[in-house]
Amino acid sequence: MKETIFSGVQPSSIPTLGNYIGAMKSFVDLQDKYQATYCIVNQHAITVPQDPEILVRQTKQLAALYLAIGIDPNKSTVFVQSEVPAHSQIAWLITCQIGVGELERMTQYKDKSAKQESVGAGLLCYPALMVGDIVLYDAKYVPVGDDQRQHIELTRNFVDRFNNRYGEDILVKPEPIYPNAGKRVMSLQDPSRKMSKSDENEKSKISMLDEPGQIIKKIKSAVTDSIGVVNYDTANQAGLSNLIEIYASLSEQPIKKIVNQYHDLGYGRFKSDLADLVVSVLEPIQKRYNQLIASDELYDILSIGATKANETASQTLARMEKVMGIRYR
Ligand code: AQP
Repeated sequence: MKETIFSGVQPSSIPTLGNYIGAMKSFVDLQDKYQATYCIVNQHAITVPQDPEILVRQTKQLAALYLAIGIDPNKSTVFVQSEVPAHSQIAWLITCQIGVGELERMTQYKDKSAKQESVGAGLLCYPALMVGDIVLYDAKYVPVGDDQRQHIELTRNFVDRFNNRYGEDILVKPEPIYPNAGKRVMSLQDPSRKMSKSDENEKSKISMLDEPGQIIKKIKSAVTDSIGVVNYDTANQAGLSNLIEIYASLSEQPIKKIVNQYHDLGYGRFKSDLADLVVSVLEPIQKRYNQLIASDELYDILSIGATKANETASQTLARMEKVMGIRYR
């Protein structure tokens, strides 16, 4: 039997090239080797304020993008988190077993709460939902970007604690899978910060639905340095090194080969070739996306996915409820 993997993306805006390179690209690469479950985690998106209509639209857009990048619903389970009630149910069980101190240490909580005027409790408690997302599917591996390192560690610690207390094999302890290149794609305008889909500065990110003209413009205006020689040097040429990582991921070439090729050709030529590469990867995805977003097929696939996910998730939930003593029948 194949080992299982689980991962998800929040429909908090249109995914960026960072989401694609850090996680979504791996979803496709891994679906043959593993029994894969991929979720649109809309309950995570509401930990910060969302416009309901936009959230619905982005949920469908993300589902269409999952399929457009090549996730095959015949191989992988694709579903929307809110259609599987076990996610919110397990989150409560986990919330009761996680320390407030652990939650307060999460960098995502610190970063996002600093940007809010009034902080919802969900922003503090979301890691319990995330731990639940992973353990519900007995996931052995979780393909994610580097910014999720702390969440995976929290999940591993939780599983150890839970199994120690209630019995050895109740929950599966997951391991992360990070991509070789681009595990943390940085902002095009500030290479000290990661590229984020909810960043209000449009120039900082490439959305997966950006048109070729926008992509070319954004890469051209990406912050680099005045050294002028193409080198991979994250300390002194952080912006350029970020662009090299993007190139390495999308071309599936080693960084060394790219540096050798462009070393003396100048930033202009490198950026222009990178923009062509990004467009050549995103254009066919956008073509498939445009067909899917207008079709009913999307709803059918998500319904089948939710049914399959419910079957597995309800079993794990029952297992946890039983050992915790809240199933009396
Ligand atoms: N910049 C990034 N580089 C590499 N991987 C990234 N991921 C996110 N940003 C980068 C990976 O994408 C997956 C989905 O992320 P998410 O939607 O769950 O939330 P996030 O990590 O908070 O991503 P964003 O884009 O920054 O969203 P917002 O702005 O809504 O918070 C994860 O596997 C993540 O590692």
